[in-house]
Amino acid sequence: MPTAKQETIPAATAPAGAPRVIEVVAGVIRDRRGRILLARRTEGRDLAGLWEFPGGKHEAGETAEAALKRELREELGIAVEPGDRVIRVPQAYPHKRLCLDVYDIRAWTGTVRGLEGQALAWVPPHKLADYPMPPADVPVVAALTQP
Ligand code: 9L3
Ligand code: MG
Repeated sequence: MPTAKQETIPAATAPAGAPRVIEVVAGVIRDRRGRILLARRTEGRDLAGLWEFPGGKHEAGETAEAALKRELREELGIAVEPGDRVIRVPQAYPHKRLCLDVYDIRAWTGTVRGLEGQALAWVPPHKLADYPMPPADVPVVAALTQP
C-alpha cells in the first residue's frame, strides 16, 4: 500500500510524455553546537558553486532512507540515522523536474570530510540565508528557521 509519504508516480501510470521526476534526498546534519552542514557543489556540474544540504539522487529501487544513508556515506564519510522529513520540495527546471525530500538527521557517527572535493561549512541556522543555494534548497532554510 502506498503511504502518503510516497508520492512517486509509477512509470506505468504516469501520463504519456510526462517528464520523469528525479527523486533527490538531502539531510539536515547538525553538530553539537547546533550548526548545520552545507556542501558546495563542485565545478563542472549543474548548479556549481552553490551551497546545498548534502545528498543526491535515488538509485533505482532505493528508498529515501537508503539513498540518504548511501549518499552521506559516499560524500561525507559518515553513517547517519535519518529522522523525520522536514520538507518535500517539487522543483521544475526548464530541462527537468525534480523532487527534493529533506530529512532531519537525528544521529550520525564518523568524521565529516568532503570526499568528493567539495567545500563544507558548518553554519548557524540564522546564517543559512547568506549562502547562495539551488532554488530547491531555499524553502528548506525557511522551514528550518521559521518558528
Ligand atoms: N539538488 C538540489 N539540492 C540538494 C541536492 C542534494 C541536490 N540539496 C539538485 C541538484 C541536481 C539534482 O538535485 O540538479 C541531483 O543532485 P546531484 O546528484 O547532482 O547531487
Ligand atoms: Mg550529491
